[in-house]
Amino acid sequence: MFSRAMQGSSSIFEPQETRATALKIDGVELRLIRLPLLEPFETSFGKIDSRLIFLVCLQAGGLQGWGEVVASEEPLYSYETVRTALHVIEDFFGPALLTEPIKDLDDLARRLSPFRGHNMAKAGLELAYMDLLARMNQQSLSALIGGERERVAVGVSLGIQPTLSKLLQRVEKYLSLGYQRIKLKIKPGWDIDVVDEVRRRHTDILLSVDANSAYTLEDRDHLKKLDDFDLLMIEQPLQNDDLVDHARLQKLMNTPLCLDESIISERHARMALDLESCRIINIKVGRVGGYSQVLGIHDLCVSRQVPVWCGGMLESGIGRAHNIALASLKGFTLPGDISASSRYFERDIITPGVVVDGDGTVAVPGGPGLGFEVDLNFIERRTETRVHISR
Ligand code: OSB
Ligand code: MG
Repeated sequence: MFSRAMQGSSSIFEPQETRATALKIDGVELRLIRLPLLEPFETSFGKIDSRLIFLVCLQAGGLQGWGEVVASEEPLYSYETVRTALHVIEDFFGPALLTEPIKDLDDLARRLSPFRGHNMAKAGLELAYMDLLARMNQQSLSALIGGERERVAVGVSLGIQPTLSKLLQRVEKYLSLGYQRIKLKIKPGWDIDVVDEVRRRHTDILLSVDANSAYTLEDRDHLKKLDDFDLLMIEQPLQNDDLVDHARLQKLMNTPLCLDESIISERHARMALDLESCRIINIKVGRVGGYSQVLGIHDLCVSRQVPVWCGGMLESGIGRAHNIALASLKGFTLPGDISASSRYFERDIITPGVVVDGDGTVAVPGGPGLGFEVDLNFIERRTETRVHISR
């Protein structure tokens, strides 16, 4: 499937020639850097006020490719953590990349496939590899994966706030900045009344909610009340491994359910659609293990006319730039959780940072690879842990 996606090329070189060459990786560099968040982010899992960012840099032929492992410090959204990812990459995945040259993305995915799980760690390597490949081909990452958009539509994900009035202020603020869709984090005790207040004030906006697995099917009557607010979708109301109960809930509700945590592979996407567990899918490249899976999920959803959108994990600019490239694929018809860098960080690790224009879109860069300058000096100063893997 990947070779099909790669046909639309804007390379100034002879594409076949560069691509036929297997990539010999000289080294894998892992870094942990801490970036404070401008304001705390609270979900049904808890609250964080800084982000320990895990960067992966692959080195080959004098070029570098950058990726990000989106795992959190605690195993809440997923069982993976920054430290489990560091462990599996250092001890297993990194060495597997160095044994012999990498032929293509499928070859890379095949080398990692014997290892069970740890999708975010695998994705960090696939992301870095694809940035590197795009740079070698002198093409943008978007062009490399077959992206078709020059701009992508974005929405904002608003964490649980200390008070309703604070939330209402936030909603106003991001609408005035142009964001095309507002997503509210909900949990028991911060749901129906909150959504009611927001909808009452903003009758026409695209509005959705994300429960991050905070409910069970026992809550069906309560969740059913959300049907009154003309929501674009309800994201991940039930448990991460419960496709069957999601299908039961979807049958009872008019509002489309969207799955996030539940979709950890192309296989899971297929099962969810076959079971009718959801009508929309949130695609996060980290959650599914990288580009090798994400492109298949995208194509599957396009073929079944299921809308997809790009989720976020409070990424630094490097992960954010990958998300922008991903969202340029044609199936991404709904606004993604791709906020401006300035929404989360005082200073991002790419220059210039990601900018959301007044019409609620972000430009897809046309330069090689990620299309942003990686601020190595700033990264260096912020590095708390550094691991180098070489042959
Ligand atoms: O469920 O989509 C989620 C952030 C961390 C973990 C999970 C989620 C989120 C978000 C934030 O909603 C989206 C963003 O990066 O802006
Ligand atoms: Mg979510």
